[in-house]
Amino acid sequence: MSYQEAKAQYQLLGIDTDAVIAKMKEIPVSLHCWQGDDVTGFDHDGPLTGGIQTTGNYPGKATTPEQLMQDIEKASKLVPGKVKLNIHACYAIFEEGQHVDRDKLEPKHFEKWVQFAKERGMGIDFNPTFFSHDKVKDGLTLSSPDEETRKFWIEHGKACIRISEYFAKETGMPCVMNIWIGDGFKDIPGDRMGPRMRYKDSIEQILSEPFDRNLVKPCVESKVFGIGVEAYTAGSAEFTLTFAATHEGCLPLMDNGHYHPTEVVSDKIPALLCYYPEIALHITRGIRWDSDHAVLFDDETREMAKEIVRCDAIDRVYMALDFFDASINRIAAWVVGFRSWQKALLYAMCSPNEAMKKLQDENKLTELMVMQEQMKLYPFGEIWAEYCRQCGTVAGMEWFREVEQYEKDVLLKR
Ligand code: RNT
Ligand code: ZN
Repeated sequence: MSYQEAKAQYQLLGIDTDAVIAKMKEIPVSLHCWQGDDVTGFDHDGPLTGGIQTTGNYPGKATTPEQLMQDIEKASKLVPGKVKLNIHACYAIFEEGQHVDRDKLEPKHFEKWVQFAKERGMGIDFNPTFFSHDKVKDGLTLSSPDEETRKFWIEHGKACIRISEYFAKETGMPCVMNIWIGDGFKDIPGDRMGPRMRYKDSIEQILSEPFDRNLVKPCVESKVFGIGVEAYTAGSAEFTLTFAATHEGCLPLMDNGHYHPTEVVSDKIPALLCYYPEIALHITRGIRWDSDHAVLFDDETREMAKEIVRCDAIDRVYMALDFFDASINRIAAWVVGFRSWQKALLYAMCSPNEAMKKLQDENKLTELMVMQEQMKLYPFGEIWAEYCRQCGTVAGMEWFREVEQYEKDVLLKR
């Protein structure tokens, strides 16, 4: 079957696949730099902390800014769509002898990232790094009872607001700045509210740093548990949702690895969109826990994309990938994850969403089910192939041969 034949089939359902493809090319999706080096960064030598974990020892990990940028560049050439860069504060780049601690970070420490992004027409999203650092005291940062510790991390947050604004001004695209902390307890706490009150005050202090709301989009990411913080996390779902709801300009961020296993973020997206003008997502794939496997074109990924599209909320949802697998080729992990989310969005936009709404409203639920099943066998592969062609990338797995070559030529020589 050709694209033209596939297009005709979708046309019968009232779907203009040319228009869908044109729209897809304009949707920014954030590619997280931390898949490239197992969430290590450049500003410390210590272990990864905060209750997150990368497992595996696949060769070729990036260890310098140049290598990481080279790898991101490679990955971004093998995917269709508009890539936005997502970096963490621990990826600051210091000139010889100019190392500063995280509370003293400045835009100049990210100049090279800005240059990299601007040369490629990318925007930048940002994350303060509240983990992997010796000032994380007893596993706590913004919720710490130690005022000196808490102050240090508040200053870090404020510095990151200033850097986020710099990114937005330089790239001409808003910068989503995500606050996530791993603060919590392994076992039953003696005080659940105290850390949350301190966390609340800390975020309020961070957000008191002046910034332009059109340029910086601060969000708070919730989490149910982490490794070593199984019993309690300060930034729970209720805490962060309510924080965002009661603090103008602050967005809630949902990471689909951060909920109980039978909860689905696809159902939470339309719930939040009833109230919030904008929301943010971390798209990942958890297996049994928040394991951060590479995103696939699976049911829940499709379902999340469908909800964004059906709610007509592509412009209201900031989408970012967030996973880190060190057991497979890291470039391939990026490419598979990015392509999967692109497929999911394209698939959602090639669905007869209006017709399905109508069937539901007319209580024709049998027909709705039949139609949903029928759609699964539509010639979506042809639409995907055309989209990839128009974006100058391949539709099939030929991209993987390029990754293999890159592994031989570059990664294995590191
Ligand atoms: C951790 C959160 C958080 C991190 C990144 C590195 O569980 O998902 O978003 O993955 O900030
Ligand atoms: Zn996340």
